[in-house]
Formats: sequence, structure tokens, C-alpha cells
Amino acid sequence: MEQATLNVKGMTCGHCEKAVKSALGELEGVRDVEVSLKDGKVEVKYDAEKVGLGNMKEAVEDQGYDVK
Ligand code: 9UX
Repeated sequence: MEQATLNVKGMTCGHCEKAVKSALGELEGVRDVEVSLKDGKVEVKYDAEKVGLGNMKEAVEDQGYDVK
């Protein structure tokens, strides 16, 4: 199991948190998602054989947020 932290810009309310969580949660291989609105950080635990950082970045960007 791998763990990564995405820096996500523009998440400021609970709806954002939900949107990002469910977008990531739908990806196969993603095991756990923790969002910190205050810090603009999303911690993801994932199976690197099934999903990569690029997939996760894309999923969050598709929701309308910038990912670093
Ligand atoms: Mo809340 Mo997030 O009004 O893009 S849904 S800030």
C-alpha cells in the first residue's frame, strides 16, 4: 500500500470535501481518502499496482480543482 498527499487548491467547504472524496473513492485501487480543507491537502492510501498519481490528479481536476 502506498500513501500520497495531493495539494488541492480551491476546496473550501464540505461539499468540496465530499466531491473530492467520492471522485477519488471511485477509482479502483484507492483505499482511503482523508481531506483537510484547512490545509488544502488530500491524503490517499492506494494500491500502486491498480492506480497511479496521474489518475488521482485527473479525477480531482475533473471536479474542478487544481492539483499540485
Ligand atoms: Mo463549496 Mo467547493 O460552496 O468548490 S463546493 S467551496
